[in-house]
Amino acid sequence: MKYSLLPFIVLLLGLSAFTDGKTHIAPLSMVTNDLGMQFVLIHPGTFMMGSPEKEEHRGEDEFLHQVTLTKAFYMQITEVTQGQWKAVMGRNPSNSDDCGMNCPVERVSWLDCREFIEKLNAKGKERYRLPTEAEWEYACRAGTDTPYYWGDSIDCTKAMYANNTYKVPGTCVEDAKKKKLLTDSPAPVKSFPSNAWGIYDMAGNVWEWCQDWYGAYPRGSVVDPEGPPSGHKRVRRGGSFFKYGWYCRSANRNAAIEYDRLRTLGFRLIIIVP
Ligand SMILES: [Ca+2]
Ligand SMILES: [Ca+2]
Repeated sequence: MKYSLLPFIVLLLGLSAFTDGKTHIAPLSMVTNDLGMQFVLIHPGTFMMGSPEKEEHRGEDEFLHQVTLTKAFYMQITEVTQGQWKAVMGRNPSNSDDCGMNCPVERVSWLDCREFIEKLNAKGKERYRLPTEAEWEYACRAGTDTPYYWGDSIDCTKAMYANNTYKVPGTCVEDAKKKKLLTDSPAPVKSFPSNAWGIYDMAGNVWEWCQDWYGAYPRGSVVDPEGPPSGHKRVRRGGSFFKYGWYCRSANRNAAIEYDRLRTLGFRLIIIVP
């Protein structure tokens, strides 16, 4: 292992002595792997997963419930890029390949992502996996309980969504042009502001696969949830460049068949803290 995780764990323990037990601690440590992927340490904590009934555009499947995550983990601060995918898999399956190697990889199925992760883990260094849906939402919210991690309203300057010249009225196409970004395409990662924990594009750009099967949330408080034991579809989160801003709500849930390859769907990784 290039970097020992022990100092970070010691730091984490040390830090907890100076806090009052609240979960909104800014992560202090980052790691970068051999592929240049950057990860930020996410502390354990408790949060409310889902959305309140009054939230606009809320889905029926967003039942608000308390989730406690007991283990720290590292969250990749960007979506996996086309360059990172190509470096591991030898090819670039992305539809928006004209967007460049720093744009998120897409047209990768959940099963393709599993193969990618197996290859990384076979290197015998850090241990990778997809985030659980709870880890994803916790890292997305970064301590917020508003519909979006920046506040109450969708805003073309905050995320890449509705960059679509065909379908969506009131689009962000003009904003994309102003920023010299391609239309009908995702943007290079980090083109929009990060959330409070330094993580980019959790809202928009491309949807992101999670580890879990899609299913109904539990009705009470849960600890380290991993979703239903089986299912028909896998969870995807965060909305994309292609459609409505409200798909980017932190609580919004969606799902796809695990062999689907969609031009709006990519992923990011976590590193397991041993
Ligand atoms: Ca995204
Ligand atoms: Ca939904």
